[in-house]
Amino acid sequence: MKMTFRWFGSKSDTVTLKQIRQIPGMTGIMGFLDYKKAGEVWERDEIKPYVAEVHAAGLECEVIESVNVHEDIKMGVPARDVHISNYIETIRNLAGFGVKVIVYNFMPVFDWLRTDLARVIEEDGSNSLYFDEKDLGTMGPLEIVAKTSRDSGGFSLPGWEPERLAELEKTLERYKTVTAEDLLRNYKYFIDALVPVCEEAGVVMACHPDDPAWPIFGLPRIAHTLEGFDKIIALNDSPAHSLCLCTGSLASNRDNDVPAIVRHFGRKGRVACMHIRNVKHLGHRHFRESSHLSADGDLDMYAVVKAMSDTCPNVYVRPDHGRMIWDEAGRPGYGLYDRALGAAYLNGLWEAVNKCV
Ligand SMILES: [Mn+2]
Repeated sequence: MKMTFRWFGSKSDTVTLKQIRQIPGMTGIMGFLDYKKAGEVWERDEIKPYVAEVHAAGLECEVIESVNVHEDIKMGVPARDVHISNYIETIRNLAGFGVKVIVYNFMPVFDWLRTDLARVIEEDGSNSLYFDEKDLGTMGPLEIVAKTSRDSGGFSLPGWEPERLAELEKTLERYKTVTAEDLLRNYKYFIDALVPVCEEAGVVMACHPDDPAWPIFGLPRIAHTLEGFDKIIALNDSPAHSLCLCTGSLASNRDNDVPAIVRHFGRKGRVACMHIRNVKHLGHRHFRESSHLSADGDLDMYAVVKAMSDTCPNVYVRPDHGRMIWDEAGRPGYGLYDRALGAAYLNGLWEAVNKCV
């Protein structure tokens, strides 16, 4: 397990690299250029200073997240070829600076979705991201976008890039004829083009699950169950086509047995990295993000870490979204304190699991 932390860059993050470095066991960051639009090339002179800053703080930068896939690729229209060649250029540029894993997702239009970014937890006065599908029934896609950007506190949110959402109505309309089968076929076209470049450059592509883990707004979604990921993995046999298993995304759907999913793909050698967080179910398709502790949510974190230790012990891990605690102000889900507590807890589980053999 290589413990890492998501970092949005010194201009955009409330958390500093020095603070991250001081968390026990922290070896690196999962990086992100939050101003890049889907389809744009990540240029060498943009990557270089970011990576240099991380290295100067004594941390590694071997994982990059949210290199977003343009909708034309997901929809499979002819314009996809330009975007795919841009994506390949980005892979080569990132590899040139030591990046080994690129995390992305293949969700149409919407990335992760919540109905409240700061729902107060009555028991202790902290707050966290929250989802209730009943609220979506009255909200509609355009309203949820407006609400999310209103509630973001002025912070950029990964997956909620304004220019991507500006065209929302048009994009939703274009997806009306795209089925899950089409999406899978378009995915194959994309990953088949990337894999030879990844193999040559020593980069692994890691697909992140749909979040929440079911289809929304009638859009096709294919990456949220064990069976769905089996189909995705079968698109290309290369180990360069891998997964980023996000426990909180997967566990939003109670039908998913997350430790079993980790074991299944760990044994196949198709887990490149993991995001670890916990969720507390409040009803059907109704949950909030809890602290990482097993007792605070519905995920058995010991079982998750044990599955990882048994089947994919060398993966990159980061504590995912935390609650906002101790009056911290910052980007929803990405404060320092609760994620640092999450890292400490995961390190403890890791030590216990590996000494108890
Ligand atoms: Mn995640």
